[in-house]
Amino acid sequence: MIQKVLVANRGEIAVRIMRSCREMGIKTVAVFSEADRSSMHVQYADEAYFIGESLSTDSYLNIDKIIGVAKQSGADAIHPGYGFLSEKAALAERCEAENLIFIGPSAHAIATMGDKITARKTMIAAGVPVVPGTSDKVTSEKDAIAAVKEIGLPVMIKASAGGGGKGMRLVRKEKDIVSSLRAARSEAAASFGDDAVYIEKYIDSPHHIEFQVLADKHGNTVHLFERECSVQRRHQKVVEETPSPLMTPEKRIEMGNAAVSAAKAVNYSGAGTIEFIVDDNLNYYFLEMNTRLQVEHPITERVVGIDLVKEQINVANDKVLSFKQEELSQHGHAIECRIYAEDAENNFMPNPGLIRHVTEPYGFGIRCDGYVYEGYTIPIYYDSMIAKLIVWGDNREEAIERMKRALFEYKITGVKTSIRFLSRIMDAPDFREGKYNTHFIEKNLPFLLAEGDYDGKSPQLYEDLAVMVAFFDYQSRLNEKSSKWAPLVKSSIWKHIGRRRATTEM
Ligand code: MV4
Repeated sequence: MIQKVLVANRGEIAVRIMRSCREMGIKTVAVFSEADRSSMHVQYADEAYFIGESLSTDSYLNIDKIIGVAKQSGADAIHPGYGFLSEKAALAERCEAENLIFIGPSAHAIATMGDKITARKTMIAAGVPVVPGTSDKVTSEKDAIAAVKEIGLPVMIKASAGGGGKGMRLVRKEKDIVSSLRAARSEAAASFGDDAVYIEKYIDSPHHIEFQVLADKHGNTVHLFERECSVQRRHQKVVEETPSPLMTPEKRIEMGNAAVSAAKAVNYSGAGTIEFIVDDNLNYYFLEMNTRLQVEHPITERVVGIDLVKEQINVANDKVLSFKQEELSQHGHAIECRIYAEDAENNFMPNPGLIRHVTEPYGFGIRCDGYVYEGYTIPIYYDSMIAKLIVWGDNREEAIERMKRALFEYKITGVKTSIRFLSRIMDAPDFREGKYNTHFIEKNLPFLLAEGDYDGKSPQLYEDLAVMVAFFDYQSRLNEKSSKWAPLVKSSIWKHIGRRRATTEM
């Protein structure tokens, strides 16, 4: 039985994993880079080890360092979270060689699904619908032209080692086939060290709907229903919800069964996600499998009532799943908004920096998974997602109103965030009506960037309060006998606030 878990990650997901460990009586080990010395996951863990410079290649992506800390700390398992090493078969393999438990699927499942051509072949053999396309890689211009003739324009040329939108080329005209093939292959070679590409029919304006699966090591596989993830921008998800407004009870059963077949085809164990693209007529096609815990897993947890991290740990402990498919159901509606430190009005530019004030929303039906705090500086080196706001409602309408209420209460100052933009998404008629696909954000951008009824003025109050608290804390420290602090300036707090107000545009 696992007694100590090394969490090979940072940010909100590292904290979220450690929370489940704490409830299970499992000790936690954090690893951190130079930029993360004062990060929340370091403070939350029972032990923390420095693993290198801020660039993730020097720290969070270095398998040798992470294995070294696991050995040194006496951890018996490694949880990779999402991103970083989570879908590297090499880590799963290395854990096995070092007698450590990898909290995730087998190296074989990761590798099979990581190679998109192999994944497609495996799905076809398992009877899971895939997008019409080539079954093997396409190298020659002649083969590409022949394949497009058979599939029909438009098509997408995709890198076999790609995924998540990397290394794709859309081809609409016959004359562009050869140049796009060349571009896709060289981009794939440069990005992944593998120039294998395949060709698929282009599905216009699709929905992105994914199914959560969970499997133990004794042949039991279930799905935990779907998540609608079509609200995305440049392959980065922004809002997710479950159930999907597009889904019907019949299609849910059909796609859920397909997802279970997909997982079984690679002898999957642990938590995984089957991504489908779905057209308006509810035709669905396997796109890829994510062999990890996903960012948006909490909406499934809320509606199905299962802690997915605990289940991952139970599976890693060789336990049998404690529920059957027939015992699972969806209860109410959940929505997640990803809070990014970015400037929506400035082409969504990342906006790292010092957090001056945070007020998180509380109350019925609210979950806020974050990691930033007052005085924390968001590093420039990693993803700009700083928190996830998850709400539950008895139905979709209530969930949307609750999300609006929670976003209204959420105050972060010091850095620009996507909170106001998210509130506008909740107001957008296409979203309200549940009539949206992957083009939602680009289609609604003027509306989403326009002023709404979101109260963007009150953060100034919170920031003023934060500055006052910091000032009085500083003053009381000065008065302590043992204080090594020396007064830098003699000044009035009111002057500070007045000065900032004159220069800070909220
Ligand atoms: C597609 C597609 C249309 N047709 N494949 C984007 C991410 C990667 N996982 C695959 N992606 C797509 N593949 C075919 N044959 C459209 C997309 C796509 C997309 C998919 C899911 C979610 C958002 C998307 C945004 C743009 C394009």
